[in-house]
Amino acid sequence: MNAASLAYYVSPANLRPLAFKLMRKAALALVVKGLIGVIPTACAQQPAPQQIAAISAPTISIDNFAFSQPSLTVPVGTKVTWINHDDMLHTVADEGKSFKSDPLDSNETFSHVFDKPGTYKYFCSLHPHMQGTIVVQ
Ligand SMILES: [Cu+2]
Repeated sequence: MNAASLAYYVSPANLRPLAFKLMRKAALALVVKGLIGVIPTACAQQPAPQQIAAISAPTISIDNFAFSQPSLTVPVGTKVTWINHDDMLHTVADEGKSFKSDPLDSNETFSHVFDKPGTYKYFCSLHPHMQGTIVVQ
């Protein structure tokens, strides 16, 4: 910058537009910063996919001739999965016959989507004392 242009910028007549220019720049920077600051907040409000999966796909394990959650309440549309952790075969059979698994070997799973509200009592057809209830709301 030469002396002439320096004199131009610092002359009182030009100080006001220069200050205005600087303020506009600062304001723009603040707006951009504000927008960037809002983005992570908006994203943080979305539930993580893992949380959705945990809520909508409960798993009931079969351990020691028992269902791990004897009674479970879920919203309509929930997919419930059973997994057999015993060395014995077990089944998952609805009393109302709306679902029935094949005999499940160790670590095999069976899933059913509950798309109608109601109370579903189920049992193991090989060991009928093994019982559970799914309440669908
Ligand atoms: Cu059984």
